Amino acid sequence: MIQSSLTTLLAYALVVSAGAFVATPLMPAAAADDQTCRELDATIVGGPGDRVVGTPEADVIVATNSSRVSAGGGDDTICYIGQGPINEIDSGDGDDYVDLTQGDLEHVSVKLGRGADLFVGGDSPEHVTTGNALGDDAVDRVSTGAGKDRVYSGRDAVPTRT
Ligand SMILES: [Ca+2]
Ligand SMILES: [Ca+2]
Repeated sequence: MIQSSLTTLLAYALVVSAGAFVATPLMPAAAADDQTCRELDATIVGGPGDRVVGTPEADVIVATNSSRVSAGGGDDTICYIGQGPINEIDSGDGDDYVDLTQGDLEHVSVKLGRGADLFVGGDSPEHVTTGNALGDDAVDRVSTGAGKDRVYSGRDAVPTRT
């Protein structure tokens, strides 16, 4: 699965670098289909109030003020932008990346599911469940940033930090 993820990332990197040299002077800078997450072109774009549901494969999701994000399986990349409404992001199985650095939420629960996941939080109060409670031995990396955050490792001898 790790090899598959690397191949996918390399493929996206090639697309991004190829597109960087295409001049589009007549296009607005922030066209909806130009949205990116971690410099990857979005495959799914969620708008205000949308319930965003990913595919079983690797998705690149950019959700702006959406009401729900459930990425499904695959190694997903998720960026959430704005103030909600949303109270749960579920990245599902796979080695996922969840970025909330552009979110400004009153509260959000994040479930990373199985896989070697990476979470980067922002100023929102974030409650992150890494997925170890589900029998997941993969190492997750969690950085919650500012705000009153909680991280649930779900495993004995692994601190649950507030
Ligand atoms: Ca997916
Ligand atoms: Ca996962």
